[in-house]
Amino acid sequence: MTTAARRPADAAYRSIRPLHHLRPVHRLAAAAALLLSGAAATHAAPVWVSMDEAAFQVLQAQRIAHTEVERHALPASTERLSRPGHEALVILQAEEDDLARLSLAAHQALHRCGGFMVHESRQEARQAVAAADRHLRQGRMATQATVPDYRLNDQSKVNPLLPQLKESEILATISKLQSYTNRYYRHNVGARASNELADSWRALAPGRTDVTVSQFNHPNFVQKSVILEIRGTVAPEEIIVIGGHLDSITPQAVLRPGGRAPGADDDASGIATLQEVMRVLLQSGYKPERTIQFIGYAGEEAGLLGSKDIAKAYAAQGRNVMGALQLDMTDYKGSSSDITLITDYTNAPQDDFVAALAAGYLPELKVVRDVCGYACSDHASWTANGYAASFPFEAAFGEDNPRIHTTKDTLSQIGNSAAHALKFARLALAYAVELGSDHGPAAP
Ligand code: IPO
Ligand code: ZN
Repeated sequence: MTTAARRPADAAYRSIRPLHHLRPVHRLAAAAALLLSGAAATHAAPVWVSMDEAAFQVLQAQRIAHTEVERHALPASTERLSRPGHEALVILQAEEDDLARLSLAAHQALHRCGGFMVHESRQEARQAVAAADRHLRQGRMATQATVPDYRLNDQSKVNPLLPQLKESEILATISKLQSYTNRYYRHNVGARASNELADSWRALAPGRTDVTVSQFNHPNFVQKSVILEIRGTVAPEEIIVIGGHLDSITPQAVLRPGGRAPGADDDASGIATLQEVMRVLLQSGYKPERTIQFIGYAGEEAGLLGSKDIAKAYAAQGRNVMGALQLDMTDYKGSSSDITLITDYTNAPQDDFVAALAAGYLPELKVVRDVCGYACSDHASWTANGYAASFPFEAAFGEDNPRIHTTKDTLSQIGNSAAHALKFARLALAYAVELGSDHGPAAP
């Protein structure tokens, strides 16, 4: 999809660079342009979107055209599962063009990305809302897959591998990924970043006939998701997923293909973290009983687009994904704690398992729990399709990297270090080997 056609609508983006980065005079200019933008946009295809109340208020404040509004009140739930502005979910139709403007404005106003999900139809939007409602009522998502044994019993496999994980490898991968002008999902440079990531993953598994690297095509945009699969030796149909998103975003990148979006922490860090786990497992010759898939999702910043397509396709094919772990922002230590387990739009039993992995293998780390209050990363796509997902995050809500979605999300701004991300690589390796080294359902 060329970006040329988007020029008029995207023109609006000049107006909403994160204002707190602008000097007052520019802030004024930006505000003026913002007023203008509302009128300029809206000429592409309408899409169905669901969002929480807080995001809906931003949409209204931005005067983004929308129709077919449906408000679905959510059950009052424990603090553990929701935040102010999350009392209801709103379904509506809006112009696809306006979504990234909403995304950036939501980031500006709510200190979070997008906060909305794009759906193929009103029907699908209602299903997602119903699933969120069920989640709030039952405190967990019904999973359509087999529930694995969550007891820790593979120390003899995990412990020899943990020391092989290298911070230097993670640093090198983040450095490579941030060197692309941007990894925006609609630009050719974003597509090239995906293609070259796939090539680099193929180079990690020379001659392994049980390892395949493929790219998942998304119908609506050029950037592909990348999947490296290590086929299980005993139960290949049972799948464990470790994922992160390979795209990046800033207003500048939305505006033009040459716009800068380094996305070092968001989310080159997650891709680098899972790639280091992949490198050590492949180099060590580890052969899992279950299939392990490492996935670099495209289009996360525009509403979890890549992971949504993949999770939906897997559900439609009845694939037995027994667990998904999301790595989105692992390298900014904004809190006194080390790992923040996000507990909304996730699976509580698997969250407990991930916490047990940290306690068992990384006792020196401080692990806390928090909520996003919206579908804040790709784990939500797996949850929305009935799969168990967990999301260990870099910091507590509001203490995470303040430079995401700006040209300043670079390694130099996070101390040119991957020490924090290394903790997540250790956790993710323990997750992969403990779940990968067994098969079949948990003993009743
Ligand atoms: C994000 C994730 C969790 C929390 I708590 C706060 C912020 C960032 C995520 N929304 C994003 O922009 N991913 O690309
Ligand atoms: Zn982001």
